[in-house]
Amino acid sequence: LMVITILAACGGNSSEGTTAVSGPASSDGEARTLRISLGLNDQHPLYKGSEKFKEIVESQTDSLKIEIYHSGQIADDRSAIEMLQFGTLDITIPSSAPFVPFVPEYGVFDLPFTLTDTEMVDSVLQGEFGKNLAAKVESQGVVQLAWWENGFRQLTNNSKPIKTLEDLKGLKIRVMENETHIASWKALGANPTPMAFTELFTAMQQKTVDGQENPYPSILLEKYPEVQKYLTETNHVYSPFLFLFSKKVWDELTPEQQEIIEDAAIEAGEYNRELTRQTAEEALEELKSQMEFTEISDEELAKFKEAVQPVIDKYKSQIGTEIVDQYLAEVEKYSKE
Ligand code: TF8
Repeated sequence: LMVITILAACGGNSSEGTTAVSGPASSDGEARTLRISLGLNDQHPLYKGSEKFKEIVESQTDSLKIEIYHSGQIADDRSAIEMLQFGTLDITIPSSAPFVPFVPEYGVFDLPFTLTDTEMVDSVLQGEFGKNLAAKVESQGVVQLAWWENGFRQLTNNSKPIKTLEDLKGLKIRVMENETHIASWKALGANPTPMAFTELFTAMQQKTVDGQENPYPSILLEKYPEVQKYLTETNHVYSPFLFLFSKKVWDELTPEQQEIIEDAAIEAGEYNRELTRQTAEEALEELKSQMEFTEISDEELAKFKEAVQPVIDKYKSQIGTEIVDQYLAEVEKYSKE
């Protein structure tokens, strides 16, 4: 069984044949193994949260075993979601952006400069809005059990300190495979290249891109200062992590198992969010000593916002006019003046 698991983990694209490690618990009481695929490494709060999830589930039942695979060993975000649909992978915790091709409504989070602080994030995501959104995904063959946190995205690059809109001109940056992100960076004057996260480090190393954007914990823990000199606090987008479960596998579990898993996903998610926020603060301090740090003045930020407004207007109908209006109303409601 171990050999099959390892082969399956290394299989990457060849997702067929991996079902041997899944399947309901056999009658002799052998536990069912659930595999989690993560895009980030084992230093990240995403991994620590997943360990917490494993700990909770395995302490509650002998019928389930959790295996965690990090650093995109199994797949990148998008391919992992597809494996969930086929039932060849059980769990993945991607950013919302690569999920948008599956469920367009999740595109609300890609609208730049909307969610601005963690209190607002919790009010929107942990409340009715988050619940209603998560209820939309089952037709796509997945179940969303909780909202975890990737965080507020910041810009790094290896060519110059960024302080103004003008500085972004022609800057070649890797963005997630998501239309709104591509359009936003174009509107800001940069030259965005969509690419899977798993290819990013090499792209920076080989200088096929000048920069990228991700939250502070990833920038530090994925060792980007080795290949990037400049860090700019932009907070342009908040990326939630979605705790996704294969619907096919979910339907094979007992109600007791489902309850244990759902509760654990929520509880471990609380731990993940708390740890992510603490890590973001500490990471920023550390990054300031390793990179040249700049901020965007309020005056300049107003120009950034103005530049991306047409993107919000343009993608509104594609994401869903009604959900965008609901989302913006939520954002408005929790905005601090
Ligand atoms: C990105 C995302 C990723 C995460 C990770 C792969 O830039 O922020 O870091 O979704 O799970 O692609």
